[in-house]
Amino acid sequence: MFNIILFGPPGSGKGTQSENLVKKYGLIHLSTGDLLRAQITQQTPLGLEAKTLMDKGELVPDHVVIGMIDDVVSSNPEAKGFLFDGFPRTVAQAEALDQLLESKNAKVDILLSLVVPEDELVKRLLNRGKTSGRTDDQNESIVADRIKEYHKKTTAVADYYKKFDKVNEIVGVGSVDEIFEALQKAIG
Ligand code: B4P
Repeated sequence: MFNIILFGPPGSGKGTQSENLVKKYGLIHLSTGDLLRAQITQQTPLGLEAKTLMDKGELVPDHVVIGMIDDVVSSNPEAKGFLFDGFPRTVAQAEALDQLLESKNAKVDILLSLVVPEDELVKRLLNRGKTSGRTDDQNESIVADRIKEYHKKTTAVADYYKKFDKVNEIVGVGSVDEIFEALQKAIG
């Protein structure tokens, strides 16, 4: 099994590059943002709770996202591997992921970290907000709160995986194709 974490702040291109990576490497795409938005669309109790937090730019509680990831990983025992997009976002999520994969005799093989300046992130997200219908992309102060939440809780995830020498930083500015090239080079 080959497992990739695609890491980076909101708007760094994780969703965009995930599509390319899963096609190229035959992985299952696991985006916690997409899974949560599906719960919101279905108006489940979990979705309603998540929407309140997501609309404020805050993270959803760890046990909720860890449970969702566990379900998908455990119900795909034959998978060639997974691409984790937007997960883990806290060190507790990273530890839970490591335990889950270890129980399947697997591990995180590489963390690809997209590096993009903050003004570019804000520009991309507000631009997407014009057409995506995503309420968390439509307001500059929510976008700023998401980036703050990233610095407060999520950057520590990269530090955690640095200890295991799994982190590769990739410049996330340029064309989608150029960035995809750089990601493939890092995977080797
Ligand atoms: P996500 O869905 O993960 O949203 P995101 O961080 O904005 O990333 P996304 O993948 O959508 O955007 P991308 O960078 O690809 O999370 C949303 C919310 O869900 C979080 O705020 C949180 O509340 C909750 N959540 C999700 N996971 C969680 C977890 N594990 N724990 C707790 N809570 C969780 O792209 C952005 C834009 O940039 C796009 O419009 C794209 O077209 C554009 N773009 C991409 N590449 C570009 C390039 N090279 N040049 C120019 N534009 C580019």
